[in-house]
Amino acid sequence: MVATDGRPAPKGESPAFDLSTYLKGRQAQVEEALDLSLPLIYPEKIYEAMRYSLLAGGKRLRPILCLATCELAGGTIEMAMPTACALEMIHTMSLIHDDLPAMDNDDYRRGKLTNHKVYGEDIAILAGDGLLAYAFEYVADQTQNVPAQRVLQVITRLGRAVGASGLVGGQVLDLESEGLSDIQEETLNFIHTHKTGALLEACVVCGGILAGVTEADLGRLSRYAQNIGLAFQIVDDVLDITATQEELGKTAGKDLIAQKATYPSLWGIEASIAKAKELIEAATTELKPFGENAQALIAIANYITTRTH
Ligand code: GRG
Repeated sequence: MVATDGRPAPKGESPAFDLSTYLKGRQAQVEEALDLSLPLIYPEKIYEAMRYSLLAGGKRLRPILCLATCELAGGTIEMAMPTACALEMIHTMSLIHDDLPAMDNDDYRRGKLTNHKVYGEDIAILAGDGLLAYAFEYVADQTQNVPAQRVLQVITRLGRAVGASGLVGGQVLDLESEGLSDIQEETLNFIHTHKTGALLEACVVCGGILAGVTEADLGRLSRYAQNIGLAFQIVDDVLDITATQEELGKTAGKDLIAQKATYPSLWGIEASIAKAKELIEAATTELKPFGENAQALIAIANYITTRTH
């Protein structure tokens, strides 16, 4: 049983799960761990640029998913924190590169100027590269009290999620699809299951691997994550139309301006929201065998369709 702030509840007590309190507690732990993970050393310029984006806020959904899954499966926060930080480093580097003029060309991210707007394109590219390399070093070097075989599996999963079979592959298809008016649902699904879904899946799967779950449970966790990943992207597309720049912390309405194929452009807003809810239902069904231990992951899944940023 997990209490509202994520700590074990006293024996016999079963408090209602409060996601907002849980997220705040976990976000604070992740912020502290990220700050400690990357000291400002020589040459300061690159570390400053890496820290600028890594510590710029954000929901910290990826590390929290990793920590929550590790706990669900009987592991501890300490076992999963280095991987959780690495996942945020990878996510952050993908945002830095995505915002570059050669890609999405964005001026704002997480409510602040984008990395290249502050440090220039050359340093922004290098800051992304630095974070990517450091993520792998950090998992290998900092993970404690976990059998080495599991750490190796985590590193394999991270590499798979980031490379051409994951984020990079999804981004390439996204770039190739720009300006095309006849994008099929299949292509859109490929883009998003790779560009967004692969890393979200890695968060959950790596949390499970660190705790030593069975293959069958890993399958359940993986299907949960694939479903929330797609739902997350559908909601992202809807928010691009319905939310303000202040709510998003980045330029709103960019997909419409770029005439980008999105789920709302294929299905309309109502049907997109209905599809996201269906996916969340399927995701939470996968967690039934975990009983009460799954309450954090279930609450996070439900939050995905109700979020406003
Ligand atoms: C990974 C080597 C490597 C290169 C990067 C640019 C690129 C290749 C991939 C693009 C990946 C990308 C930007 C996907 C979009 C993911 C997404 C929905 C981001 C928004 O995530 P939130 O809402 O943001 O969790 P916060 O700021 O809360 O963390």
